[in-house]
Amino acid sequence: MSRANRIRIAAAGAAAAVMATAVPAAASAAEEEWDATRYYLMYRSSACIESLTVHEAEDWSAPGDEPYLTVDGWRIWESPGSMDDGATAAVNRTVAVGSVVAAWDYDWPDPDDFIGSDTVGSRGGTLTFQGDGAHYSARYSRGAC
Ligand SMILES: [Ca+2]
Ligand SMILES: [Ca+2]
Repeated sequence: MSRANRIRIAAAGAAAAVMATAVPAAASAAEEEWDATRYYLMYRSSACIESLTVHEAEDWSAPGDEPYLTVDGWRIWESPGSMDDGATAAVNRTVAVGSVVAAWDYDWPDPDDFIGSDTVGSRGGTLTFQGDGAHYSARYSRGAC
């Protein structure tokens, strides 16, 4: 079995859809191998933030917080509505492994509250955001969404 095929098989599974749509017809065996390697590394270096749970909202009164997430100052997701204690919302955003994700609560007219930040690891797990009397967590898995 060629190295390219071994890489392909290693990258299969959750990356299958990415491979099927993203790998163009290669002109040579070397290009084919490079494509397979590149897409495998891209898949490996990504993570999918699946959901956000508000364990304790920052805003005391109903209907709770209006959470959003940022990476490097860019807003990558915002909740579809207010979330009170115990609420979970789908996120489904692909981020790079190593990203520092920050969680905020939208407020008006006073400034938004910074809840906390956590770093995305390479194996999947939970991001914890705790601060300002609030506690959120986000589940993430290895590979792009
Ligand atoms: Ca608040
Ligand atoms: Ca709020």
